[in-house]
Formats: sequence, structure tokens, C-alpha cells
Amino acid sequence: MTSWTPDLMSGRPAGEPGLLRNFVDGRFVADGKRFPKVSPVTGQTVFEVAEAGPDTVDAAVRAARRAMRGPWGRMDERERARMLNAIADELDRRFDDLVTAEVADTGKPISQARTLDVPRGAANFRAFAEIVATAPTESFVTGGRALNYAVRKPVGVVAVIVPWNLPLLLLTWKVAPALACGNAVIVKPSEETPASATLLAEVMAAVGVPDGVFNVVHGFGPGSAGEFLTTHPEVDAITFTGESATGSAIMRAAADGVKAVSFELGGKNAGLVFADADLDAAVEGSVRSSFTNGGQVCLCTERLYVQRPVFEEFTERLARRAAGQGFGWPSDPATGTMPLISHGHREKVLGYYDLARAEGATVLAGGDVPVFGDARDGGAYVRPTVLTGLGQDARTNREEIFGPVCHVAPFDDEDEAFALANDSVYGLAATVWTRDVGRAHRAGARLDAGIVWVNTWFLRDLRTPFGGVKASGIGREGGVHSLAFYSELTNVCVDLT
Ligand code: NAD
Ligand code: 6OD
Repeated sequence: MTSWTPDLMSGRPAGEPGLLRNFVDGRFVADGKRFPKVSPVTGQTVFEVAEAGPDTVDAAVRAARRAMRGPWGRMDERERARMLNAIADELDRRFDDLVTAEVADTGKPISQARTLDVPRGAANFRAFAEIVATAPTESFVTGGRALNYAVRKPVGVVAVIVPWNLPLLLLTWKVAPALACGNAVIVKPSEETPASATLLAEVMAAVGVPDGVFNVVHGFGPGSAGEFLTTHPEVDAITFTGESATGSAIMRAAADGVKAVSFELGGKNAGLVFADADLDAAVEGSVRSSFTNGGQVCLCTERLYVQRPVFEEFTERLARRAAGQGFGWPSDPATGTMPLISHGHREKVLGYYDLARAEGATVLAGGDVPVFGDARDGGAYVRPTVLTGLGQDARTNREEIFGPVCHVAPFDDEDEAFALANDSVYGLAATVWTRDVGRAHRAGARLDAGIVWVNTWFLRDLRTPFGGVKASGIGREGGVHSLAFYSELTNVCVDLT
């Protein structure tokens, strides 16, 4: 078993950094190169990680294919549902280890890992256990002559490639329905967050998931495990969460094998605050939607539009709340803020803070790096930032930054608000703050986004369709929409005459 005893204060495990290995055909393996996992809190190495070369990826894909030919490929869906519930129970049993792993990888507040990231891991398995066990398939009697009915079958070998921002949540959001539908998976977690996927392999082994059904390969994208996986001829489908540009590269790689793809990609999400809104709720909701997880949630709001009569009050209150966000150690239950994932990502976000100034923005809060006078000065922190004064065409308002930053601009009426929100190449989520029920429904109909939240943000029901329009994604996952991607339907037509 992997030892999970990192000292969260320093971000360094007790003793030597542990080695995180690949999980192939039911065994942990570490052949080939290693790379360091650096703590975003201190900049120190937390783990060594075994990078999967082409042979390891090939072994994982072949193990998955073998597993599909064995008893797993013929297992009844109610049995698979029982297995998914057992995985959820084991995730609950390993709760503290998973929290430690997520915090060590990302520097996220322990309170968030305990209330959002890790509970959602188990919830994803429980939800899809129920969804697959109760989902109907179609049947038609055709003019009394024939009975047609559909049989649900697995797609086969599925590659699951995920990012670093909500590592366990996003990984299990895809692994749970893939296994529920009877597929075998090869998971490639982000190189920035290898820990909870490795722990998930221990969980799978502990509950008796057959060898080869769940595999983990660590590494990077191009020229590494990600590319080896997406170009492998024996991979039948690819489900991916990450940047839109990476989605394009994966789509090109998938084209040769005509592999099915499901993409959950980037966003530049708008929040609309109308003058009739509960302003306290709108301010607090916007603090959450812009700064949660260091602004590193694809659903975060980076563009806020506020109706002119309340623009000044709202903006002033939001900036005050942003400036008041304190920084604590991740292990302190009172901490609400976190570092960015890496120094590389911090360079990108600070580059946008500079660009905003160069484009003429007024910086109402943040815009720089906090100074701690302790080990966190080696970490990747930035201050939550509120900007105003830029036009719609500014790059700051058009490109995804993926940090704790939002720009606030005024609008006059509903038509203008909807037009501003829709003026983006992205279309993942939008948030609307209003007390007008009719307007809320008009927003749902008129905003170009996969998800429209009204007077709330990131409230999830796992049965609902999740995904984005335009450059924010291809397809929907969630509930029966996940079953549609992770299974094939065969229609059986029986002559009744
Ligand atoms: P990324 O696209 O850089 O990396 C995501 C994953 O893809 C990583 O595991 C990476 O190693 C792998 N990868 C990179 N290049 C690859 C290639 N050519 N072939 C195969 N695999 C490759 O994204 P990131 O920086 O890890 O995550 C942040 C991005 O993810 C943001 O754009 C954010 O909006 C997006 N995101 C979207 C959603 C959603 O549900 N729509 C959720 C979370 C994050
Ligand atoms: O809640 C989910 O199911 C989900 N996929 C969230 C995505 C968050 C993006 O960072």
C-alpha cells in the first residue's frame, strides 16, 4: 500500500518523498522515467511519480481489452451496480487518506476537500449505480408484426483523461458511469495531481474489481502517456476534461481510429446581476463563483455584468470581499483560499493581471502576489483580483484565465445583458441573479451555455445533463446522457407473425 502521511504544513511527506506508481492489470508498476510532483503550497517536491512509457500504456490497454473478454464484459448491470456501491463504501473508508492526497496535490483547503471533492467521489459511484440499474431502454411493437427492443452494451476500452483542478471529482465523474456501463478504463490523471487516482487504484483492488478493468497511467500529454493513449488503436472511446486547445489535439488523434469522444472543455463564464436581485446573495454568490478553488473551476465566473443602478454598490462590495480573503495553511479548517496549481500556471495568471493593466483596467482588488514570511513564499499564490473598466474586446475579457479573477462591467437592460454574456467563443455556464421569475426562464432559453444557474452556483444534481456549447465541449454527461456515451445500443427486431 502507498503510505499517505504527508505533513500538510510543509507539503512534504514524512521522510523521503513517496513514489506513485502506475496501476496496470491489477498491479502497481514503476518502470522507466520518474518526474517530481511539486507542492503548490511550498514549491517543494512532495512525491516522485513513475511516468508511463509506450510499453506501459500498451500493457494497460491490452489488459483492459482482456478484461472486456472475461467475466467483467458479461456481468449483469445489477451486479456492476453492487460493485459501484462497494467502491463508494471503500472510498468512504479511505476518506481521510483521499483528503490528504487531494490537499497534498493541489494545496486546496482541507475543509473544501472534506465537503466537496472527496464526498463527490463516492457520490459519483452511488449515483451511477442507481442510474444504470434503473435506466430503461426502448421497445416498440411495430404494427403487430414485429417487436423491436434495444440492448445496452459496453463501448469497450475507454481512455479517461482529466485535469488537475478537481482531481478526484472529475476523474470519478467519468470512471463511475464508464464502469457502470461495463467498460474497462485506462485513466490518465494530470501530471500535476497524480495522488488520488493512485489511491483510487488501491480502492478498486480492495473491493475486487477484476484485473485490467481499472488502470492508471501517469505522465504528460504530447510525447507521453496522454498521446500514447489517444493514438492507441485498441482504445475505443476517449472522454476528456481540460483545455479547449487540448481537446482539438485529442480530436485530431482520435480521428484516425474514428474513436468516440466526449469533451468537457474551457469556459469564460458570465454572471449577470440584475437590479432586482437580492444583492447580499449576489455578492456572496459571486465571491464563491469567482474565487472558489482559487478560481480554478471550469464553471467559475470571470465576466460579471451588473445592471447600472446597482453597479457601483455591487462592485465596491465585491472588491471589499476579495481584498478581505485571508490566506491560511491548507490544513487549517478555517482556510478558504488556495494557491494556483503550479508556478507555471501562476506565470500565466500574473501575465493576465499585467495584460489587464496594459489594456487599461482599473484594479479594484488584488492584482499581485501575497507575501507570507514563511515557507508559503515558495508556493504559487496570487491574490483574488477584481478588475473593471475594460471593453468587451479586451483579451482579458475574451480568454480563459483560470485564476481567482473577474472583470465587472455595467449594462442597462436585459437584451444587452444576454448579448454581452453570449459574446464569447465559449459557452459552458452562466449565472443569473434576479428576483424576476420570467427573466430567469428567459435567461435559460436565451443564454448560450450548457448550464444556467439562477440565484445559485455549482449546485449539482448528477442526473442532469452537464457539458458546454461552442468551444466549451462536445456532448453531455450526467444521468442517462453518460449512459448514452459509455454504451452502445443494439436494436433487436423479432418477427411476431
Ligand atoms: P489540459 O488540457 O492542459 O490537460 C488536461 C489533461 O490532458 C491532463 O491530464 C494532460 O496531461 C492531458 N493532455 C494534455 N495534452 C494532451 C494531449 N495532446 N494528448 C492527450 N492528453 C493530453 O488542462 P488543465 O490545464 O489540466 O486543466 C485546466 C483546463 O481544464 C481549463 O481550460 C478548464 O476550463 C478545463 N476544465 C474543464 C472542465 C469542464 O467540465 N468543462 C472541468 C475542469 C477543467
Ligand atoms: O460537477 C461536475 O460533475 C463537474 N463535471 C464539474 C466540473 C467542474 C469544472 O472544473
